[in-house]
Amino acid sequence: LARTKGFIVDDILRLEKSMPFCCSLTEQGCSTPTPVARVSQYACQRRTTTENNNKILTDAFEVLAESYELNQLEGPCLAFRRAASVLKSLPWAVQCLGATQGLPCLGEHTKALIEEILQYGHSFEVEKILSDERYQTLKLFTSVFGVGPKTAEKWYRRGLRSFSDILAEPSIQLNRMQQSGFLHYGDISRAVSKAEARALGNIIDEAVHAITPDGILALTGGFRRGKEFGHDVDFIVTTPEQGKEETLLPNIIDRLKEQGILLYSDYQTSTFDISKLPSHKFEAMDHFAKCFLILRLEGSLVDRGLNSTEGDSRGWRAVRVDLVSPPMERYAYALLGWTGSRQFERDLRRFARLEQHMLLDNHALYDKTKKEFLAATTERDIFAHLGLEYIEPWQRNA
Ligand code: DCT
Ligand code: MG
Repeated sequence: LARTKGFIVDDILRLEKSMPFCCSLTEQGCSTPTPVARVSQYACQRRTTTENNNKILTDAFEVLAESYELNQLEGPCLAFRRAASVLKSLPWAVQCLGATQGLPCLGEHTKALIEEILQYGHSFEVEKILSDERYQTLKLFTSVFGVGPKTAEKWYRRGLRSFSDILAEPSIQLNRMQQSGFLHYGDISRAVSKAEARALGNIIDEAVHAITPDGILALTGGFRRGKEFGHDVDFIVTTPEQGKEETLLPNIIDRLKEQGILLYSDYQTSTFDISKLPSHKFEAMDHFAKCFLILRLEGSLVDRGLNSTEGDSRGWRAVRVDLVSPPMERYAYALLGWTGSRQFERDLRRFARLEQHMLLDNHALYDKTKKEFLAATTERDIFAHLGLEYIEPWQRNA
């Protein structure tokens, strides 16, 4: 098969050289419905809805990206994520390799995969990864809340292959997060629906306004981008009263505890200090106060019921919820950062740095030429500072 693949790729590349656009390789013919010159290498200059016309290809790329991520190889992981992101933005389905000509972020490896999948319906390399014991085990371990690639790797090297292996190993000390991860595994490894996200929004909204009537709550993450399902529900909570946002999260957590619905809470106090920016390296995780929660959600609060497995008669499920609490004057930056997608955020920062000589993170935008921070009260302000057309949240599913 590997040889066949090589032959096909070489063949296509030869064909490509002789024909700038594709090409009648398939019966129905094949052309590029949109001029590909218009597709930017930056996700923040593309509009990507939840409708993915190239799922068969992007799913394959994401398996490779994940495999590299589990092996802690950041470069190739990002290359495949970028390639997947470009294909997700296309308003048409790729039907032949020639149609990808001129698209950014597609290298030799991704093009070979596209060709193989278009021809056979699947990729030999992807199938091999999916059936690989190491990949399967690392993926299983990292699916537990609180277990990252490093811990998964450590357990794998010690010969552990299943949850029962881990739980039976006396020398393994699970931290509190991992203990909750195992305890609620069945629930929190199942997707959260939009209706469940709405019900949780009502619970948090009630808590915020009971604490401070002028409190502000915003849904962020995948649900703000219009996704039907997510792995958690992300919210921003704040208040216009300066400094009061510091006590907001502890108060919300207390209230949820009193209501008997707090199953797990990891509260991280704010380490945000504007005077230290931008001397600090702009990093991935922000410095706002935040908490990672597991909440008990009653089915009676959810329109059309819980997303639960058949035969589950408990009437409730555990759900992962993240709350972040920036000071009000940082709200627009926090909202933009927490809305995602991760790929969209990566490219916003890359675009700012490489194209505008600016530094962007979840707290601020710094103009290195003018040597000043740029104020913003809305996401539109930030796009304008960056010289970008505004992209709606539902178009940020890069
Ligand atoms: N985020 C961030 N810094 C991080 C991690 C995430 O700014 N270190 C942002 C980007 C996306 C957003 O927070 C929410 O993160 P997730 O919940 O992981 O992503 P999601 O898009 O909401 O995906 P899902 O629907 O699976 O929850
Ligand atoms: Mg989320």
